[in-house]
Amino acid sequence: MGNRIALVTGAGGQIGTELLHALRRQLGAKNVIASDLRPLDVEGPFEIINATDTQRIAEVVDKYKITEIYHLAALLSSKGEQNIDLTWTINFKAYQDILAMSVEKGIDRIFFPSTIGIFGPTTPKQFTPQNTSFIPSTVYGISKITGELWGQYYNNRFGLDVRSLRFPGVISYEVLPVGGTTDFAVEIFFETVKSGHYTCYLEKDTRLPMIYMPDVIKATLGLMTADKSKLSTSMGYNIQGFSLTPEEVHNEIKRHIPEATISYKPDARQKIANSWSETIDDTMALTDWDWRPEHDMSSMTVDMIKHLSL
Ligand code: VAH
Repeated sequence: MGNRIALVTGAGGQIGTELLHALRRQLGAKNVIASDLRPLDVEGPFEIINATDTQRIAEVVDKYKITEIYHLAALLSSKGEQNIDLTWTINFKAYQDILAMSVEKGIDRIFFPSTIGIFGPTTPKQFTPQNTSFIPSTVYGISKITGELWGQYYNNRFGLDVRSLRFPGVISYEVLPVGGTTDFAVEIFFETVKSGHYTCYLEKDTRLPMIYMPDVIKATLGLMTADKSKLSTSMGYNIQGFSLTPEEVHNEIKRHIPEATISYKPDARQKIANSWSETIDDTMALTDWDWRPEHDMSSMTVDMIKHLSL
């Protein structure tokens, strides 16, 4: 593959912010174009892009001779339920148009962030298989499984190299996630370090799959540089770092902040969480491109508290 020049949409988001830095370290800052709805406080090439404006994206592709696109712009599960048409437009329709434009422009590779939110009440909750029942309860989940299917179609019909990961809840300390159901796993650290207390919007025993941001970056770069002949799917790969409950992560934090306290006040997000998997089978990612997470709940907790206490 020749000179790689990447475009990142949603570069100001929780994953986008850190993926942008990682891609710039890998490809060189001038070869990674950041974009978002509004100006970002980042060095290097930047363009204002509304992800639904495909013509604008096509202009940027031509201007920088983009060879790969990371489409991170999206509304997450909880916020998505409050504006279902906008969620469909941004999460799926914009992606559908990017796929079509990418074939026209001869884009080499596309990254599509999917989610364990594509699973639903009919999906096995434990060790959820790569291929299973996908009947999500949220528009977010519907938009993302449709995106996976559309990406697979473009891969098979038009030879567009589409690659995708089913992210669990992402934990990080740089940028807070907004509008997700798994946000508690990030908020608990910020709130406990700041005030010593966290009020959790899920029941204490709600188990969900999670991944720490360094492993998000490792998985994304690992999949995007893998030998295409080794990849057995262009649907999203199941991946997981670890799984946890609010009570478990609170008790892990107490090992470092003994005075920490927590209370539970479940809200509408409990219903979404109850529809999702508890643990994920990511064997296919290990087999196809040697996926192995580096962080567990304990090492993630140490690193989060270290960075939030600076
Ligand atoms: C959400 N953080 O909570 C996202 C994620 C698996 C959950 O997709 O909506």
